[in-house]
Amino acid sequence: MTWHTTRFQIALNRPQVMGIVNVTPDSFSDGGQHADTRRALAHCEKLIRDGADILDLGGESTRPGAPTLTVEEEWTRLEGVLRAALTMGVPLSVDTCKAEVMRRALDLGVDIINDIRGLEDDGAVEAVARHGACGVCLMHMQGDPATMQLRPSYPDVVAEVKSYLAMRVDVVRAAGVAPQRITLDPGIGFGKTVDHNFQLLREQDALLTLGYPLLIGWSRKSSLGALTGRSVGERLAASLGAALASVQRGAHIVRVHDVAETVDALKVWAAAGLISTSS
Ligand code: 7PJ
Repeated sequence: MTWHTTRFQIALNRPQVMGIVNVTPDSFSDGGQHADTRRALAHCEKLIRDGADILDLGGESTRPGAPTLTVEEEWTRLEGVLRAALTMGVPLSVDTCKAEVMRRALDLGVDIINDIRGLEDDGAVEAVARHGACGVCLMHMQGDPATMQLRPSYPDVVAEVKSYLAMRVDVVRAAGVAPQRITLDPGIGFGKTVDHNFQLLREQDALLTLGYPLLIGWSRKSSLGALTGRSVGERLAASLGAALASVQRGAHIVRVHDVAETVDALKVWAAAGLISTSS
């Protein structure tokens, strides 16, 4: 199985590590956009040295209560980082919901659009379809970042996530996007209780039956805090456990903050003969 993206055909015969790069203002410094861009680029370089296969750059926080940005605000954060990171030799993903940001990022040459809203923004499907070659990750979310954790509820979370993703695949394919360009993500923590998230992990194989690669992000998420009683800065071990469990259950790409540690853990998993994503 390979994931076709703008510049790279990403082989999925071993788990791929997607490193998270937040391109958000540093609240401890007032060095301005230039300083934030430099900091983000230094982080890109570190994650590549640590063994990241893909970088995922996002300018807008999805935390409940975080302000929503205009296109211009989000683009101001992203543009300089994208231009420089495009020369680093690894596939670049942009974590955005906005069709106009997608268009601009694709015009620069980015490889992947990663959208927590499954390309539901007006024009988003068309932006990806018109490009002709970029990869796309379609993620499930119930509700909106501002309110999604108030009372998440499902008759059957796995069935609902699966049917939503199948529906978005249909929409995106009907617009002309080739299946090899698509990956799917259940959206851990996006409108889901702790139980919902772990049920999605236990029953991950149900999502694999859709026939697309799975990308999963457990890194440092609050369900791991709920399970372990640890604050966000203390969730490395739990994040590694979740990454290995999701790979064991067939995930192809893990989206993580702690790239070096995840790469090491996956090396041991592979040496133990436990890597299950050879198909
Ligand atoms: C995810 C994401 C995720 C995908 C974020 C965080 C919140 N994109 N963007 N999957 N999470 N595809 O990293 O904690 O789980 S932002």
